[in-house]
Amino acid sequence: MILRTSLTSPFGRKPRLAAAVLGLSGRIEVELADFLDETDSLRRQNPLGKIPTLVLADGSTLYDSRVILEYLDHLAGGGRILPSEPAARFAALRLQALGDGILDAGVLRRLETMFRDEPLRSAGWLTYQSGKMSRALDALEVAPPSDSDIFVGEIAVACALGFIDFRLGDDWRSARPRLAGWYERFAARCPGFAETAPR
Ligand SMILES: N[C@@H](CCC(=O)N[C@@H](CS)C(=O)NCC(=O)O)C(=O)O
Repeated sequence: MILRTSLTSPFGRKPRLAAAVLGLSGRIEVELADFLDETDSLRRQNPLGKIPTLVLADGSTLYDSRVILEYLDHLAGGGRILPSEPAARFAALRLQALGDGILDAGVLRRLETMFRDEPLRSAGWLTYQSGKMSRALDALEVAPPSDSDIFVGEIAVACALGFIDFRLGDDWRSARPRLAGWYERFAARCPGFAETAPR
C-alpha cells in the first residue's frame, strides 16, 4: 500500500501512527504528495486533492484519515484501534471527531495566515476558529483521553496537539495540566510517536 501524505501533515500522521500501533508500518510505503501541485497524481487518486490518501494494491484509493484508520484496523483483524463494542466504539469515534475538529480549526487558522497577506486577514475568523480549539482543549482537560488504550480518538488528539506545537505555537499546556500530562505519557508509550513527529 502507498500512503500519499507529507511528513508535516497532522491528518497524514494519523495513519502513520495507527500503522505503527497495529504493526502494519512495513506494509505501507510513504510517497510524498504536494496538494498545491496540480500535476501531482494526488488529484487523480483523490478528487479532493487532500492528504492522506491510501493507494491499495489494486490501485483503488481510500480517503480520508478516518476511513484509512478504519481500514487499517480491519486489516489488523478489527477491534484494535476501533473497538467493536458499541459504547466504546462511539466514544472512540467521538473523541476522534474532537481531535479532528481541533485540527480542522487549526488548519483553517494556518491557511488564513499562509494564503492571505496581513491586511486581508480576518481577525474575527481567526478568533472564531481559536474559540473552537480552546473549548475542545478545555473539554479534554476535564476528561483527558485514556492512559491505557490507543484508539482512533487518542491518535487524533495526539496528532492535533502535535500540530499545535509544530505549526501554531499556542500555549495550550499552562491552563491544562491534566491534558499536558496525558500527552507526555502518550508520547512515551505510543509506538511510532517519535518517528512520525512532524518535520
Ligand atoms: N478530513 C480530512 C482532512 C485532510 C486535510 O485537510 N488534509 C490537509 C493537509 S493536513 C490537506 O490535504 N489540505 C489540502 C487542501 O485542503 O486542499 C482527513 O481526515 O483526512
